[in-house]
Amino acid sequence: MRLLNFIDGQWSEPVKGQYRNIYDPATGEPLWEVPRSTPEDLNQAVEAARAAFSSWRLVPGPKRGEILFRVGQLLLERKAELAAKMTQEMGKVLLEAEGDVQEGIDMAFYMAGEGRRSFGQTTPSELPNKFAMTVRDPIGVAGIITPWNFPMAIPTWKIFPALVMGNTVVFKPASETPRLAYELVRILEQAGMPAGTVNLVFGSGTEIGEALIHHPDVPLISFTGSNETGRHVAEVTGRELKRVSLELGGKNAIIVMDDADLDLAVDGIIWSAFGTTGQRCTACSRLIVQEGIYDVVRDRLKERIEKLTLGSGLNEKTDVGPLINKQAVEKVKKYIQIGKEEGAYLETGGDVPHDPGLASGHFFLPTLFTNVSMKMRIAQEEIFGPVLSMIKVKSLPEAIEANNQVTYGLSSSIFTRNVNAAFEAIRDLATGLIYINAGTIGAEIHLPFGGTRGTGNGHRESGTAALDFFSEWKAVYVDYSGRLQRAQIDD
Ligand code: UN1
Repeated sequence: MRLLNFIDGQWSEPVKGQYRNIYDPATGEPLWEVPRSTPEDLNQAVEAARAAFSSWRLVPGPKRGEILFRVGQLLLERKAELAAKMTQEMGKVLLEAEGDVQEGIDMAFYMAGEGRRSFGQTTPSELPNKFAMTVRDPIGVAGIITPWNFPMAIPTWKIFPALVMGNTVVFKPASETPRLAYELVRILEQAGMPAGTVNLVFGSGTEIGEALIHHPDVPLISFTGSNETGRHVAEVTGRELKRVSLELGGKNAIIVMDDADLDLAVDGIIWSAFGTTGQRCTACSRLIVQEGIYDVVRDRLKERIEKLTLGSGLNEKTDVGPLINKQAVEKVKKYIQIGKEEGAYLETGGDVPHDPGLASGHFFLPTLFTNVSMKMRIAQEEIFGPVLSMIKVKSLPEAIEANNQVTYGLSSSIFTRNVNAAFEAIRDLATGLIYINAGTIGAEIHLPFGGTRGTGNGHRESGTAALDFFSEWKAVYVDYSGRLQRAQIDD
């Protein structure tokens, strides 16, 4: 099967007619072909989006919302099938792929409702017979650049608020996961999005992503991906004063205090560290444990980790699917080497599995390092794989300090039964997401999502925060006094 670009309401071949194959990361089998577009294709998409903006911005919000309600309905009807395609394409286990699609469904219904709300303020004026209010205005063409680890959820976090606010979209999905992007755009078409409002261009970051961030007719960019690419996006867009939202990963920690419910903590750690094979921005990759229970936690984790079943995500018995590709396996291997050289102790894992049944997929054994100090690179850098590093601390302040001692600030969690400790942690953990007695993953779409410091540039996705990114505030004054009234001067 061959996927196509979607430009101005037409499914189109790339101008140069080139395609590449997508492979199943669990088996190495070829799945489908995807366009290798060039900047010419991208320029056509931006032109279509620019032209469509002049009419889409005038469609009433509730009508825009109605289309998103239909999108939500279609996603819901096709949930199981879409999840299976996602698992085939990027490897996460079926249950999690269903969760990824569900996040898109939730976002569709939530943002559809915003079509009727999009609340502004009314507020008194300083002067008599004068009325003051704020309204939200769309901005223009939104360039949407998304990663492969949440092929449905993350595109919906960006595309749905962009559209409901009245912007039009040019969507450049991750090179590794075109299929879900294709299905999502087909659903948007089917639900009634007018031609040109949503455009899809497949291609590499270096060609298509680059052309999109540079394009003078694209005033806003929403990007999720690596810290390195994010900095580049910020530099390019900053020079042109574009509006840009960056979500750039994490080095998230779970803190376990001596008084924690240990069964619960171990469940939360396994789920957060090895779910999605550790390939979430929110994944737990550091475990900060108070000294009194350190040994027990280590032993229980080791036992649980060694029982995890690796395999294709389509198999119901699988706990941990493959990594996305060969380069990801190489990156994880490199960090195992770094960890060993730095003096961390490899408790379990640390290698690819030797099961011949897994030889053609990109698998890596769930890994636990102990004896890790905060100075080590494995405690500082995002690995994006199934590798967990255990750090021993004496007290809550030391745990909080360790948590905050990284360049990222996305998610953190603490397991404790002490309500005072929990509130102190809420006050002092310097991350955008905080979980008490739950792991670091599982953010819900009606709350703001994003992080501090190296995780981004201060914007938040999801919830009403997304509306702020995808719209411009307009302050409106209506003077019905019939005379000149000078603010700050007349009474
Ligand atoms: C990501 O890892 O990029 O909170 C997004 C979570 C999911 C979203 C993760 N709802 O883990």
